[in-house]
Amino acid sequence: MAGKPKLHYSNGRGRMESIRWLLATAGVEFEEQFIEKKEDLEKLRNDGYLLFQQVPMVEIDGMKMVQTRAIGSYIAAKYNLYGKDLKERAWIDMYVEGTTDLMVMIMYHPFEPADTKEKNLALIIERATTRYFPVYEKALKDHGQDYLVGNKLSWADIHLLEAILMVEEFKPDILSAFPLLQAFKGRTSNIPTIKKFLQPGSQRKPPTDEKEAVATVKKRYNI
Ligand SMILES: N[C@@H](CCC(=O)N[C@@H](CS)C(=O)NCC(=O)O)C(=O)O
Repeated sequence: MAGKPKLHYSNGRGRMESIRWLLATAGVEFEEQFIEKKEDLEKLRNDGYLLFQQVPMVEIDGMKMVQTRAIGSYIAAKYNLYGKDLKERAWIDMYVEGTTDLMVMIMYHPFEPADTKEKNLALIIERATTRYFPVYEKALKDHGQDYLVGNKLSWADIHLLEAILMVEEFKPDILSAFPLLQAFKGRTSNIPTIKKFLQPGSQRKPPTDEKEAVATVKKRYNI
């Protein structure tokens, strides 16, 4: 039997957090090898483990997978979180990519210069409430089902819950105008594997501390 997937990344959210969410939701145990200093990344590169010299990298099923999107697709397909046919998969992809665009804005927020930080935060809130969350509220309303695609939990739902919780860290009442998303959040947070992942002590990472994030990146890339 194949061993546990091994995740190579820093001990923070970044691009790996959604992979942690997927594995945890699928009930898959995983190991983590944290990249703490420049030499750790160099070693992976020198060993020829990083196809494009970048992380995230996940050792899974005998592969050393890179590219967040490819890793996510593989795990979603493997654990039946990727729809039942091509059309459902297409919808899941559209939702995941949309949500990722919002998450990327949040991921870069700690690195925003002080003088534009407030404006950037306002833009994140604005995009969440006027561009992304209305799409999901409408989807749930239109089909009246519990999950975004195919009446079954998928990668799109897991990704959306992660994004909702991220935006709530900035604005706790962000869902006030989205009743169906509030119910969705309650429902999905109570899926046993997700509930467990949301408990303290899980492999879920805390919000990015701004000073720490900048220092970590500087140390890792020697800049
Ligand atoms: N498209 C890649 C981008 C990966 C990426 O930019 N990784 C960063 C860390 S978050 C990295 O390894 N940077 C070092 C480099 O590019 O040399 C993905 O989605 O996985």
